[in-house]
Amino acid sequence: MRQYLDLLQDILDNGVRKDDRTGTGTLSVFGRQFRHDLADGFPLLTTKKLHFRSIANELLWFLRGDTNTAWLKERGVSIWNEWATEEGELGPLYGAQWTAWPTRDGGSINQIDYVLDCLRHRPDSRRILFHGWNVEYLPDEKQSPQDNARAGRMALPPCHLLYQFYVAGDRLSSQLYIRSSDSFLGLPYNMASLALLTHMLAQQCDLQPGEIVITTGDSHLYMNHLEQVSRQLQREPRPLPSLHFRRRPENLYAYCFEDFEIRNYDPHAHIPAPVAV
Ligand code: UFP
Repeated sequence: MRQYLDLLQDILDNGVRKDDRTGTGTLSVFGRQFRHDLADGFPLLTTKKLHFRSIANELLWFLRGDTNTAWLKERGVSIWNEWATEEGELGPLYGAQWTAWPTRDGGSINQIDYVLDCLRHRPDSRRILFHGWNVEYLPDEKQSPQDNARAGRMALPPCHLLYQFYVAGDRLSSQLYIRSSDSFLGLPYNMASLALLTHMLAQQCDLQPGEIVITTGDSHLYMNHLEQVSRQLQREPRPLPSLHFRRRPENLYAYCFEDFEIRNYDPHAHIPAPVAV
């Protein structure tokens, strides 16, 4: 994953010092893109150990349309706890918009089903996408995540927003737009999650995984991650692991964590860093 390390170096070299909502401060560049061919391996960083179980369970949680942390907690995944109410509520973010975008007649639209239908019946379509930025439900920025969730708004506005898919021959590629990218902590998760979703859609639609493309808006490094970034940049990337499915579930919503097997993952040690809340 040279391209990921190049992005970190790019932000160190060209980043502008910016203040941010969390009060931490960042180095930031605007508008970057990188791509990875899934035939070259599963893009789980090798220059620091990543927790694939959290990444995979979070994706399954999105696909459930779930917006309460209880299901994640049962699986030992804590990444959403800071933003949730005491009852674990996060408001209608990610999964809610993906699978149940509210409509004016009181119903809802499952955008993921739309994508599956396109991939199976109209693979040449240029409209194969789903979107998380439902402006009606964005948080009131003057209120806390918890108060927003209590009021039926998203606790946080989505960072990974727009997912588009593309079929050429039998290869399924995907592109994700991330409006705001914590390039040390968030981006490695977002990359692995996009790759996993692409593999799952390919399996369900009898396609081969193609390329993933990630486009980032505000691409930043928090000032309290810079030491960790230099440590990571000194490490030599190792061969990427591969992803295998233990079965083919009957539909995209029927996967569980045990269906995934990551083989030959041999990363350098984990590098802890504080999350900016
Ligand atoms: N962030 C990511 N990826 C994600 C996610 C959050 O990088 O999937 F949910 C980071 C980006 C930013 C912060 O540092 O979380 C969100 O803050 P803001 O809404 O002010 O952009």
